[in-house]
Amino acid sequence: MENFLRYAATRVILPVIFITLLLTSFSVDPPLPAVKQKAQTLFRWVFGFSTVEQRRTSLGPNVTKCQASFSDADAPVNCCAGVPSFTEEELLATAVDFKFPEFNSSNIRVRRPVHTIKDQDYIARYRRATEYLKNLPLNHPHNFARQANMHCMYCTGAYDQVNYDMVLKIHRTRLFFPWHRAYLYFHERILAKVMGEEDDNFAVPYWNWDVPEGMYMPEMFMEGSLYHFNREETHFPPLVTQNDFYRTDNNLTSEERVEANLALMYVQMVSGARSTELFMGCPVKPGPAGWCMGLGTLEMYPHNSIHSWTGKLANPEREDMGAFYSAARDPLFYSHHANIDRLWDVWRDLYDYKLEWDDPDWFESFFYFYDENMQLVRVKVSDMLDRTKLGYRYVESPTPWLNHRPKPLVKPRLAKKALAKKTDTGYVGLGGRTLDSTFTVRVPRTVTVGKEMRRKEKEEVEEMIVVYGIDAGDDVAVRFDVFVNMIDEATAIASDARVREYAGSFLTMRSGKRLDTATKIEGSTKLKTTFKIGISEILEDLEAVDDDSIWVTVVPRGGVTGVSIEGIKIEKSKRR
Ligand SMILES: [Cu+2]
Repeated sequence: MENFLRYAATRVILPVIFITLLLTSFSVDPPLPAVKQKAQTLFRWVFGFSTVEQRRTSLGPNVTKCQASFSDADAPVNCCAGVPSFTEEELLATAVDFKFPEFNSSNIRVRRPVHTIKDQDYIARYRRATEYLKNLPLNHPHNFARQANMHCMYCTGAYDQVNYDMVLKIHRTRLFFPWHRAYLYFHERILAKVMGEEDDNFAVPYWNWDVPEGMYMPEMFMEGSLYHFNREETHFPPLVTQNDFYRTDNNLTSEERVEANLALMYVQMVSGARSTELFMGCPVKPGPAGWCMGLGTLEMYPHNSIHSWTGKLANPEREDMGAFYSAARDPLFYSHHANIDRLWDVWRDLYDYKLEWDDPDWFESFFYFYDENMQLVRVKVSDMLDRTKLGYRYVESPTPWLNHRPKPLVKPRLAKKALAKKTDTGYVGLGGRTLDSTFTVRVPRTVTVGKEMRRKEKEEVEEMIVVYGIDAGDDVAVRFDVFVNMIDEATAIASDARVREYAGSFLTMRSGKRLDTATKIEGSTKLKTTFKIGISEILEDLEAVDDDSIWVTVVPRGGVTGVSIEGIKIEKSKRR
């Protein structure tokens, strides 16, 4: 029957549909890209493979050549150690496409919050398996350090993009979520394999740093093979995590820290994450034309900040957790990322998302990993978009941060009165400036008129502050905070996520680089970053929806020497 359908589709129905699509593609509605996508999907269904054009242009690593890369301090990081190089032909003969695992409700892997796990047997087995992986020879794909190097390769740009003379990096764009999901997926299955038959459904625990009970370094990771020497000892339990950490500890009490952490989670998961791009990161595509660099809210905070908070302060780049090239050497990395992975789904549920982008460049982007049977597997982003097909689930955790919508520090009416007396510096786009000191600018915005238009805008559009042309020079770790309608700069400097005037923070982690990238188009050294902050809800709370401008205060917090921006503007765009 299926053969007949395919035959009929190929010989009769398909040509008719193609001609129809071709004809309709000249009309404006539906738009051309949607038509093209549907044609491609149909093509794949009938012929069982993607178009030649698509395979050639997908975003992914050229694994035929792992190249030496360097930390930000120009120290060689040797990510490629132990990694075999393939010729194009060998790769085609070796790698297989990802297949969804078989599982049922009785053997699904259940990832639990690490602070709730008291099962000593589980902990002992997890430690034993990790120990085992650490002792494997480096050329074994399951070796613990070798797995860490995999993260290093995809972070520092050890691989070029396939077909382009340009590096591939999986941070600071939308690749962040699916890549780490796949990485964790295989790590977990490798551990389970090592544990043997009885532990076939082993699951990694998640570091639940978004609830008060989980806001400290997990005890499970403080001993045996799960302990790691390269961590900041002054941050050991029972110290509360500082989820907005940059370089130094704040002097808040434990209770205040918990409050600040919850308020930050609210901003990163709710008010600041109301559009696909704001949460996921910028939609990178293959080649120079598709390059972009823009971090999603959760990647910025608390992902980057918890990394830095865990790494050792005395080390040049806060190794190991504080630098991308070394982060995955610490077993705690995997629990940290399990929480990130879980929160991706939590965000989807909050906004009732099924799919972030309906876009072949997104679906077809790919990576390579070794599975638990040492098979090299080609994983596409589309394989990682439905967690329920992947054989693991999360024990739900409460979301106390949902009730932590910050309140304005100063009554909006009073603040606006004070701000009206401020001299307008004649804002025209800054004309570029360095981030050497705190500054405040008045940024114009358009006020939507008409009841129906306003209703539509409220539902579908997100207003954003766009800090553009951020030039971080040699990829230093930069941090600056952005506030809206703050009465004065001194108050902004003394404030954090607990006040509604706080819009967001820009924070990058040191990522490492390739020294030969000077001649290549390389994100962190050649092209500039854009930082977008969703502010629609903030404008409502600050009663600024009807104002034709807002005051934006930028507070540099560190690492900003030599860092400049081109300007600040307001943009509105569709949420999805
Ligand atoms: Cu990470």
